[in-house]
Amino acid sequence: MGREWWRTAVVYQVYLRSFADGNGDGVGDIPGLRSRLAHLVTLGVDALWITPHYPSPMADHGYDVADYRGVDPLFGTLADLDGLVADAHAADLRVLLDLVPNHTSDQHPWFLEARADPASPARSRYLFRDGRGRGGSEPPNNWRSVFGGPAWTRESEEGQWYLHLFAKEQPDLDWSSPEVGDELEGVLRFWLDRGVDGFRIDVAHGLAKHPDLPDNPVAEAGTDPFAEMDRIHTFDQDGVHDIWRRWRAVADGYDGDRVLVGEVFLYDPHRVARYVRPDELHLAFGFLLLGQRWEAAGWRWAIDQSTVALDAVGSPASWVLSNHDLARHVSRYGGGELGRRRARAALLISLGLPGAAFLYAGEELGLEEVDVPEAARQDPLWLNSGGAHAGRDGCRVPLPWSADLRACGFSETEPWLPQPAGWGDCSVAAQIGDPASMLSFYREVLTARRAIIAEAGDTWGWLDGPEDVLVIARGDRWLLAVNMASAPVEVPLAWEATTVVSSGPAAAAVEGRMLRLGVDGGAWLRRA
Ligand code: ISL
Repeated sequence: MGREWWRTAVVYQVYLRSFADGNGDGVGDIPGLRSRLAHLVTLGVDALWITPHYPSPMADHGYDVADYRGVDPLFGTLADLDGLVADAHAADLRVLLDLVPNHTSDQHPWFLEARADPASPARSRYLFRDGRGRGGSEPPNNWRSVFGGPAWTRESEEGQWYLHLFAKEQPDLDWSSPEVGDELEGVLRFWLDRGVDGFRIDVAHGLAKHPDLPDNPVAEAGTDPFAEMDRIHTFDQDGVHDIWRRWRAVADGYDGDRVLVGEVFLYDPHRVARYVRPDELHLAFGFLLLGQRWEAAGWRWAIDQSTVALDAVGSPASWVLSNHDLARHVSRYGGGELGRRRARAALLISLGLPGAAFLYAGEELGLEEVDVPEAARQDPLWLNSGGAHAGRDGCRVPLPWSADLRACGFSETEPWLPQPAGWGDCSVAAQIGDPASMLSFYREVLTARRAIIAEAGDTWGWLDGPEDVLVIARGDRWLLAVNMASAPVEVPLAWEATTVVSSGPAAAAVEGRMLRLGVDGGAWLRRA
């Protein structure tokens, strides 16, 4: 395997609106992020990925881009972004931007032009179609929006319909139009020329649609539109791979190992692996682990499935436990002290295995999913699903920096989403000096991870252990173990070892050639 930085990188995802507010308007921005970069350095990550910063009407908080070459005034200026990249590079951090090529905003000049005139050739950049039924009053097919409701909106009472797999303010581009590919290549180069280290690519499985736009099998109408996966003519069409081959050639034409990370949201890891073949994307998120409950068999399956599929194409894994679209994993693992205990042990797997890993801002503080009051919710998934889906605001609540300051140090004014009572208890200031805190644990793990990578490279394998315990060898000197059983266990060791990291004070103890793990306990051991 190659030695490029991204193969072992830990990338920290900054949800820009929620990280730090520099100008006191209640919304996180680039100056705020720059003022807090030291946090990432202290944490010990290799790179940051910022969610979309582009000029946008914010119908989906920036995932509706109106200008791919700018910065929204809410987040700062182009000069601020250049400054962020410079500061980050000076601190030895790489910067990934979030590129949204599947759809634009309905306020993008291309869409305004297309909408203004049914005869306009600009229509060919989107998916405008005549409706079905009398007078074309029915949508052209049965596709559903990921955010709920039909994936089609009629431009006027008489007119055509346009496709939007997400909100109606996010019309899908038609990637069979050569203009679309050329424009997005220009965008890619615009940012690469400015020195960014790569991109996280939104909905990387969605750009190419079946040319005939046939109906999908009807299983589609579930109660949770976000989870509907039966979009066989919508997602994962073969044509999408030509796009990634073109992008890979562009990225690899630059110096400095620029990286393309795909958000390929497909359940079958073998289908995901096709996106990271040697001439396509560099990495694709490994969502399989994120989908697992706290249960050893599921974890073992997810790890095996992911690595077998990726090994076949020679691509490293990219482990993910949380992001801005799903409930925070402390809560998914049971919440409170239980959830935090498990989250610590989980990190010993996700950061112990070979490959890259993505952390979501706030997980290093052990933040939980917040039950945002309904009146304060803003996510289109909540608004459009008629309450069927609680939406994603609960994992986007602005970060707590200090318990004593207004808005927990996030902003000088009311944050865009309310922070719950006690939020400051998890703040960076409250945790930084406490060796027992989640933050200190993350720092410890990130430091030890470097030693594992240095000594074990990407070699790993399962070892026999008690039922419901994950035991993994890394090279011939390191061992990772996590107890997911409901009782303490003993794991016999092949060699004498010392505990380098343990997930909590009573989580793990080595006596001679025996490792004792408490319930939900985990440890990294090194051969003595
Ligand atoms: O396809 C899906 C389910 O069928 C989704 O999970 C999909 O992969 C996901 O919703 C895509 O998310 C990304 O694009 C959205 C944006 O709202 C999310 O925040 C972003 O991560 C639209 O741009």
